[in-house]
Amino acid sequence: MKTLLNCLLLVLLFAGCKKDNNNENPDLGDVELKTRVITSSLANPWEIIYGPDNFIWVTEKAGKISRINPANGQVNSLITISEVRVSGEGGLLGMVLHPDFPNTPFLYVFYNYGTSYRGKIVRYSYNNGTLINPQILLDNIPAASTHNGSRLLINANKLYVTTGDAADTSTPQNVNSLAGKVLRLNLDGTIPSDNPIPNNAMWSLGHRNAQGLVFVGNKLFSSEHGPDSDDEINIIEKGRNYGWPTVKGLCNETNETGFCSTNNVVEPLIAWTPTIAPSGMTFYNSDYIPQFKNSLLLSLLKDSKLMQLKLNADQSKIESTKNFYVNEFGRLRAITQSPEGKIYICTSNGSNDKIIEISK
Ligand SMILES: [Ca+2]
Ligand SMILES: [Ca+2]
Repeated sequence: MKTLLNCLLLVLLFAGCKKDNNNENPDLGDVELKTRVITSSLANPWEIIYGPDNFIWVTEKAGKISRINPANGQVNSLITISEVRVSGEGGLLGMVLHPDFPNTPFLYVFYNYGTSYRGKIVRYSYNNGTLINPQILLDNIPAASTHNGSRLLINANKLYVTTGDAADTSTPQNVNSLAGKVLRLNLDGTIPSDNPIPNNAMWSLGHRNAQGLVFVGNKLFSSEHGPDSDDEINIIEKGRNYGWPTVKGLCNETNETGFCSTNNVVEPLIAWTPTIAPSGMTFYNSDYIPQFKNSLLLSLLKDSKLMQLKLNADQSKIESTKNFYVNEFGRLRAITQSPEGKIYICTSNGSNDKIIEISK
């Protein structure tokens, strides 16, 4: 009888716990989201950054950099870099502002150039509504009409840069090639003394074409395009190997496991087959949209939607995913957010491209 009572008590307790969990359902208390097109006159915008001046800074693949007023959509062109050469996926790609901007008025961009086709990282100075005094930080990065990366990010006064394999699968595993890597530089272009290999810009290797990069606390997350399978989200660690071209996604095929153990390959947190073409990514943790807290927000090209990747408490795993704006705006290339917590996404449809504000 006593055992029966204990069992009954346990059942009641369990039911109580279940009820509590249901009360914590993240869908309760969600705010309703609305969208607003800020501007619709762009051509292949590649990066958007909500700047400390409350303007949205944007690169367009053909070489133009602008500031856009999110309140009225007014576009203020800063420069068209004449050296930029568009070829397929290549052109003017990633951009980042100096963390102390505008006191230190530096803007960093990645673009492709030259008849032999290469990539370079250049630092401009913002002055009186234009960009002047370009300084080359790193050039001669292998490039091709596909797989050029390149997302830029600054954290703790280091510049991180994703590079694609430049359509050459011999590059990602070659530590002396700048292609197929996450690179790490000082903000003046010199190589940090604590990089994995002395005098080498490489931070991690074995990448195919990563186009999303964001810090969550001290963890560096990237999104990466797979081939005909296995798009990935990775946590990038110093000096580690991410497997490409031998390994696609997890170390789960007979031709992968040996390479994985020999090279201590890092497996992705999640992999998608069929592919979705993940590009720009931000970490959202604002109270403004509570249902997005502690999530990566990922803009998708092929799947033409915004994806929420909810992280676990210690931000080491993806707990769940949820889709938004499926096929509503077309291909989505990049994402940024304002200090208030509004989100901005840009399309990549090739003409009449838009920046869209997501607010409540
Ligand atoms: Ca990988
Ligand atoms: Ca695999």
